Amino acid sequence: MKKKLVAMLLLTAMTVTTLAGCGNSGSDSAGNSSAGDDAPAAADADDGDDAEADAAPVEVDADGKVDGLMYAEGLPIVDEGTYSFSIFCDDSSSTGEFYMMDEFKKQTNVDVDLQIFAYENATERMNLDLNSGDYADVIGGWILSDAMILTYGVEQGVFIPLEDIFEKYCPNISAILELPGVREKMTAPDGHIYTIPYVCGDVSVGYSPFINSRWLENVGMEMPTTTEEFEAVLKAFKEQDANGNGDATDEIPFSTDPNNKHLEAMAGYFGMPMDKRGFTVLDNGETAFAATSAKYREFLSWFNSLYEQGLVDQEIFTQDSATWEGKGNRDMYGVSIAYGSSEYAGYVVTSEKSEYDVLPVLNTDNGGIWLRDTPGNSVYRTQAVITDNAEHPEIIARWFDNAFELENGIGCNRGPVGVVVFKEGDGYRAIDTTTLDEETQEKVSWGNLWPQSLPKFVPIGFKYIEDNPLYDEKKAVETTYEPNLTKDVIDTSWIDMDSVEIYSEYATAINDYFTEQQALFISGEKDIDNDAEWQSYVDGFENLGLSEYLEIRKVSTIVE
Ligand SMILES: [Ca+2]
Repeated sequence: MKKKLVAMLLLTAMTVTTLAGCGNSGSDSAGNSSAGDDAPAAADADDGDDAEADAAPVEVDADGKVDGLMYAEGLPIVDEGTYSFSIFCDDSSSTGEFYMMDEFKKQTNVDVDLQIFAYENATERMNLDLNSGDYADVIGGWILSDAMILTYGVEQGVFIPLEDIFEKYCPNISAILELPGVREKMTAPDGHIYTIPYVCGDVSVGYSPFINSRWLENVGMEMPTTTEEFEAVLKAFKEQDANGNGDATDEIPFSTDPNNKHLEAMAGYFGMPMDKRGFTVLDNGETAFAATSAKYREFLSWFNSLYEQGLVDQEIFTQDSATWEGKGNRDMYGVSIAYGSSEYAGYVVTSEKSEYDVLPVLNTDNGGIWLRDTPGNSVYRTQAVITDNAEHPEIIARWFDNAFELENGIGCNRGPVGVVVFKEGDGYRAIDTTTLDEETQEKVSWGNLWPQSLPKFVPIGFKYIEDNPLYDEKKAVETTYEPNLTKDVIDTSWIDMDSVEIYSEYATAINDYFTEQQALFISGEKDIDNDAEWQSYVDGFENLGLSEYLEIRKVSTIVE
């Protein structure tokens, strides 16, 4: 049994990632403050580095085509039937059909062979493909990482540099690169840009716990504000028929999104808010390693006691997202960590608040604090690469560039212009989609617009005129959490070029170890209150090369 759990933990550790990003509530309302100019001047701001030689005019034939194939500008991009490319990405679509993909075919004449895999299987499949040499022209989604860009881009050249193509053919992407800080974040340590940028206004809190307020009412308790009160609520959920179905045994007080557990975030209740790699950000803005800190140990001890009391989903380390959603849909969860409560509770978001409430940061009178995930906008730099299997990567780049046109971005993000969104004066009005017939509603539902793990773009701070504003749960999270968030976010600078070769090994081994050991302590397979076991856990990091790893990441503090 023990062996089996460890094996499963190792498997799940490999797939942990962040599925947040740019909101899926449909109302792009992330409070953004820093983006001054929504429409920056295009690409000419690049002040004369040695890429200037590439600024030679694009050579076109009498038809305006490059290489007799691609129109250098405007639409369509190619003639019908002359070019196709493949995209591999993770997506949870059941149909594999996307409204805007069809639109882009009509606009560009480019055919796309879309290969989508559920997130749980996508990483394994991508690695198989990469090892076999038979990989798609574009790889994208939440399965990529900095380490992969370094390995397959910088080191091996499987992912190709794109900055010259952007400069020649992609005015929209070039403009995005000129937004404050974007080019810097997108540029790998060797000076090249390997990915299509995905830039958006973003929420300051990604994943957080949601609590069922009906359950709370059923057991006659108030919203908890301390870890003691929270524990008492979870106990009441377990002991009573909190969901009110007549069976007092089917309640699971606490669970979390299997792909994005974020349990260590709750170490913030004890004063040490952490990300899934064991990092924290200190009051002075410095990023530090906290996976061996006393406060994290205090959290593990507390959470292990919840687990031992049966207050935590006993499948928390082994279930897949379908199982999690299944239990949530059957009203079995009192509290779960999620990006949004509708993801597991399965209700349709309306203009009214659901029965799920934001669980506030606990112990705030005693140093309780939560990690700020973004400063209000995000630059995702690992969402889509073009591989060396692609013929004419410039056509692919232009295809994405066209997807970033304002009305196309709106189509991917909210719904097609002319169906869901209508131009009105200088703005765009978003209608109540329930006024559409059922078939159309389905077609233009968020998940069927565009593979949402791929880059898209609407100007940061863009607001729709709303006919029927939906309840904005993420905004409720922000309002509740803002007074108790860290001032800064964790540093995500690229590493230096001379560490590229060794970085991935350290990062993978240490991340996996952190995740796996956390599960062992929480599930009680290792005794968190035993000093020798704790010391052996701490030593384990050093054996995996923690010092070298932190040096590469330019982190100089290990919190005790
Ligand atoms: Ca029940």
